[in-house]
Amino acid sequence: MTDELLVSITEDEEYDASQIQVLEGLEAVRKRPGMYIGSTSSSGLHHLIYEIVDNSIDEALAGACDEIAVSIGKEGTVTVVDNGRGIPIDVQEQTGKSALEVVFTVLHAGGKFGGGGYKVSGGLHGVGASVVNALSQWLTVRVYKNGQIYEMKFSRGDIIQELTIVGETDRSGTEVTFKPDSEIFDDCEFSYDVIKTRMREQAFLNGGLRITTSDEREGREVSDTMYYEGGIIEFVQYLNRNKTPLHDHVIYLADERNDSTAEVALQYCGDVYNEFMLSFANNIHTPDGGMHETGFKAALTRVLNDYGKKLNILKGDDKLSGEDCREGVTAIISVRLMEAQFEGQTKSKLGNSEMRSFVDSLLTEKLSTFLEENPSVARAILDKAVTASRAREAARKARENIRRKTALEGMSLPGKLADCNETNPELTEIYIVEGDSAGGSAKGGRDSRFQAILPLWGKMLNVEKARADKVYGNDKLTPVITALGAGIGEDFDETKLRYHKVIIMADADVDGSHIRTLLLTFFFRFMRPLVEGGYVYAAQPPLFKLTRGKTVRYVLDDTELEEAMAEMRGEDGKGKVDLSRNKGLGEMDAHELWDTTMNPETRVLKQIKMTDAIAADEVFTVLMGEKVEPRKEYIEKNAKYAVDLDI
Ligand code: TSJ
Repeated sequence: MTDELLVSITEDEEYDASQIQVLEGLEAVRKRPGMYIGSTSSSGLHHLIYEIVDNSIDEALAGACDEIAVSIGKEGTVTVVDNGRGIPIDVQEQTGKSALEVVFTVLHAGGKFGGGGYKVSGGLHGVGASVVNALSQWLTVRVYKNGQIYEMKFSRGDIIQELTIVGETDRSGTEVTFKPDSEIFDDCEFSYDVIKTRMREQAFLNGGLRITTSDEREGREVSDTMYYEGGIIEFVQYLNRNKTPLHDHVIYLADERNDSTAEVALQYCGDVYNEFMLSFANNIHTPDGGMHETGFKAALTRVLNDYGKKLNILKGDDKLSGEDCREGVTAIISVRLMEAQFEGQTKSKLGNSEMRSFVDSLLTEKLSTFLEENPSVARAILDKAVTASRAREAARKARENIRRKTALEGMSLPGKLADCNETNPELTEIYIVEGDSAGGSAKGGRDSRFQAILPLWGKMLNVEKARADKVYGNDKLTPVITALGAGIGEDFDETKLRYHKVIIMADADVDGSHIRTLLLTFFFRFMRPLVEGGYVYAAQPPLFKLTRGKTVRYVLDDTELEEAMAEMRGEDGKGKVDLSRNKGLGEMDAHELWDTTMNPETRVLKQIKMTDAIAADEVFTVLMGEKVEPRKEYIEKNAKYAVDLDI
């Protein structure tokens, strides 16, 4: 492989500076893989698949393919195959190479994670295929075209077999198989679930496209086919499957403008008090939103207010806020455009401002019409927003009260809180502990210089069901709110946070996991920046205690148990080791608790991440929503963890 810079000149050989593309060698990819695929961890590994699949999806968008299959092979390889036209194999005059070879050996400057932050879509360039090639121990591509099967092979980016005809065929399409390079990736184990979830999302975003995923690894053979005629309409139905929709039909709006398209699907749910919005640009998830989301929110608020005024549901100065208008909504926004600009640290925010006015006018024109034509649906949505507005007003008053009270009492901290001496929040931690006895041990065992303890006891409020106004007055949650000191809801102010590690410490059993889920739900719903900012952790108390004579060792879970037992037994394997299951935090003394769960030198903390908002929403909704059936189903399906949740 060469490291030189290649300069490709346009066909008519005119020296137009704007048309000269600077192309780097693939060696650069192997030197700094993170620059091209984000990281060399599991997320980077899976990224390889998405880079390849994107090319097949572009072919589908061109109307030339309607089936894609992604499979994990026996030896940890991945194969992606489509029924498109097949990558062109004829030799190009200017380069003396086939398009196929160029796709796999030439890197385009300004990849998704590189400098430019844009992605060429629908072109011949197969952005990303060369990156995958460079990071694969080997890669084989087969093109089915013109009645022939063409094949080319690579290893770590170098050609090891030139383009060869290897057989005849009556089908057309492209097939790529690759084995990720273990010299590059920390772990080359693919997760079928991760792939399936991503492919399902892509099948929803590209209605009419059939995507099949399969796992051929021994002992875990499985296959799923995903096909959604209705596209993002079915995506919304899927997300709302365990909720109670306020209106039967998903509202769907779509339009084209210049070279761009925008699609929006939304449905309100009566039993849900938060919003759930997913936005995409060129099929890429934009968790930080951007112009398309801004246009959606602004227009939704304006259209609902205008309609409310017109029908006299809103009187005088009554006004619905954006949040009121989005309470209980599930919405998908999907735009496609030529030169998408992705902004921000993680390139997950759409920057093209023309998308704001485009999506805004889509809603202004078509949502207004929809409301006019469907007055009963319109009425239900308006009523929900008005109720939300009243609840928010009540919550504001309750919050005012808390604020006034704390101002009078000089920011009194909860009585149960054992605070720490250090005042710099960057250095401090708060353990939120289930139960009074565990709270006692934690207070005894902690390092009071920087560790604070807040014991919680009794049943918590089910926050999913509760409206904001109830949360403010809740006697279990108020201590958490005041101890953290950063407020709640719209008032939440990260800079006022009194501890930068908020550690939930609950038993490793079902009740413990119940408390964790409840607290996490609360943080997720009412202090979301706390979760997003990575401030929330779960302590990991050990499950097992091994004793041999005077030696004691704690083991986190069963995966390490065998090994630890063997080590304790010693060389001869004859030592008698006593194994006991830790019953609960309350049964550890202060010393043990410090050693196993609180000492920063030895403890294991699990940082709570927002990575899968869909999954989080699902667990919360299923376990705590108002619909009983899905909850029962969920608990039955997960019978080994089942308890009477009584919520
Ligand atoms: F990029 C890649 F190599 F990784 C890759 C590309 C991997 C896979 C699984 C599929 C593809 C791919 C490329 N599928 N379909 C295409 N289509 C083209 O490259 C193609 C074919 C014909 C024409 C044409 O104008 O005739 C244009 C294009 C872009």
